[in-house]
Amino acid sequence: MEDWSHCLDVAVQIALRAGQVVQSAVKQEKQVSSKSTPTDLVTETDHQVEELIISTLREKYPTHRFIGEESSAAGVKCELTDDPTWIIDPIDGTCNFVHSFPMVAVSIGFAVRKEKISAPQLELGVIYHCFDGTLYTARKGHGAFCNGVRLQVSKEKDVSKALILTEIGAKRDPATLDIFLGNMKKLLSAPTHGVRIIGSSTLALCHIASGAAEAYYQYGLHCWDIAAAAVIIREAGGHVMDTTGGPLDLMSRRVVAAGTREIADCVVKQLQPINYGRDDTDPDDLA
Ligand code: 2AM
Ligand code: CA
Ligand code: CA
Ligand code: CA
Repeated sequence: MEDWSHCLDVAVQIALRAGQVVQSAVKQEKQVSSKSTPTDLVTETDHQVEELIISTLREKYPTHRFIGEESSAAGVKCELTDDPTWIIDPIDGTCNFVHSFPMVAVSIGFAVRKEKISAPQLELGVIYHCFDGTLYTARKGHGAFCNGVRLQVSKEKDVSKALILTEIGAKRDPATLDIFLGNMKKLLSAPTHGVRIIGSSTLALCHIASGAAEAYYQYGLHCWDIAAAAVIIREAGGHVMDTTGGPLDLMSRRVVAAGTREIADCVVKQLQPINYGRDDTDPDDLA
């Protein structure tokens, strides 16, 4: 089995550098524009940070492939192949960043595929909380850590004692909002302790890894929102899966994560799906 520990060290160094760029940009005036919808925001810092991360990694690993949110938005094909692939969200929580709301992260995941028929193997994940300097890291088979301290998910099995996290997607049409609110209503009246929205999918998922919340679900997010966090949660002893309860498909734009299988199953049972399509344009890519 190949040893990817050198990649983890490199990813940590780059995430810290990228985080510094984000931190100093928070205090500056921001150039904000929108992409697919008026609420789908992007800033020049998103582009700058993605360029920094990809160019630094490409110099180190010229044969590797890259998937990044802003490159994908600019038309670079979002595909996982047999080649080692870095999956990057330069700023997760762009809307928070625009408002200086302190939930913003840099996320760097790394996947390899050894055989065409196998699901992508997520090897490592690094998520850096740019506002408070918290660093989440994990490597497959070697545990998950927060600032070097081992992470452990919540062991709670009773959904009535669960704190649930989710996010609002970019689609805000009445039909989508009805399903979103219906899902929230079912989870609140399950009953659970509560539902929270923090505006950063990757940090919400890190809270599942640290045991600060019991479950997370979301429709509409992308592979760069899940890749790094999935390794961190699994290495902290948690579960990451499809919203149907089946295996996670990184490109499916939907996810459920939980500390225990029992809580995951309860959440899965409550959810009505919202269809966002897929991240990869060719569904056979993952066949
Ligand atoms: P971003 O800031 O990198 O775009 C807030 O909505 C959270 O959901 C953020 O983590 C955001 O990531 C992510 N997100 C981005 N696009 C989304 C979409 N279309 N649907 C759902 N969540 C999305
Ligand atoms: Ca975005
Ligand atoms: Ca994101
Ligand atoms: Ca982003």
